[in-house]
Amino acid sequence: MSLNKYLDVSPEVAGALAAGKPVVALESTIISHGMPYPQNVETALAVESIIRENGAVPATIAVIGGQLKAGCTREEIEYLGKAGTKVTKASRRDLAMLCARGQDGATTVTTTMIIAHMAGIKVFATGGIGGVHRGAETTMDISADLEELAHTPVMVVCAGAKSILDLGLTLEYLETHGVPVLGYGTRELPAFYTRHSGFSVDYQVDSPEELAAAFKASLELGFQGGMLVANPIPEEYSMDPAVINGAIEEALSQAKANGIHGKETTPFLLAKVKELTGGDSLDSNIQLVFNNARLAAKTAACLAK
Ligand code: PSU
Ligand code: MN
Repeated sequence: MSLNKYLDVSPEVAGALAAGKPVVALESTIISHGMPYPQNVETALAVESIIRENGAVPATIAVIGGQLKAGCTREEIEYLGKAGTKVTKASRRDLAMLCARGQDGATTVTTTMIIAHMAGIKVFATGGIGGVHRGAETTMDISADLEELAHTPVMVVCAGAKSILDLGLTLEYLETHGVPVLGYGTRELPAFYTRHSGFSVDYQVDSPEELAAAFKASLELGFQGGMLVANPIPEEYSMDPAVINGAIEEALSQAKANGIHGKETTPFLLAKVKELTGGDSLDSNIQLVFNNARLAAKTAACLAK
């Protein structure tokens, strides 16, 4: 555990870590930028409850007033949800500036991994990760999430990645950078809203015990990188591929027409897809996060044994 003056671990999370109890990190970009208020706050609090019910302590991560919080209070979660996109989406390059200026930031997968690792948290649950964007061969738009997975030893449980990305290139990039991709109960990469993408992952893993054993081995080998667990959305909440893929194509063409680039690309595409598919996609999104939280909590419990 590396401690620094910017890191603020909540008393509950610090106590759990000191006692060797399981802790699961949660990101805050999903709260401020990923869902509308009040569903974002309701979901964030429900995810914390699910983690508790499955035997672990939740640590929602964010930057508040230049402090790297590992374990937000209910009030902080409400603040992040109400403030929404007014809170900076914070990737690795933003952390030093936010700390220096005493500002707030909603943490992406990248910065949630960084802060989780600083605090000594090994498992992190989210919805979807960033990846290699379609057209990256000319735009070079590749999420910093992939780089962080290559360098920071945290296990990230997600529901795959949305096909707003080039999923094939995303897997190639992860392969090059030595990031193991483990399908939970499947050899196929799930595509967030749907269980199928047509792309294969490295390994199928069928229990939290096996996930914990894999991550433990990685740590024992002295590897600095993380692991990506791709947990398919439960069948009953998965969306019609034709509906979701149509919305994704439309969102991509609107992003192109509007000249969207840089850190705005992912939030723009996600918001458009949501707008085009209405409440259905929000409901699926919430359910898959719950599903990932359950698996992450059970895995963290096995790791703590
Ligand atoms: N993909 C999703 N939902 C999300 C994100 C990505 O399906 O909420 C968020 C996560 O916080 C992720 C970030 O870490 O977007 C990636 O942004 P970028 O592509 O700009 O790296
Ligand atoms: Mn990008």
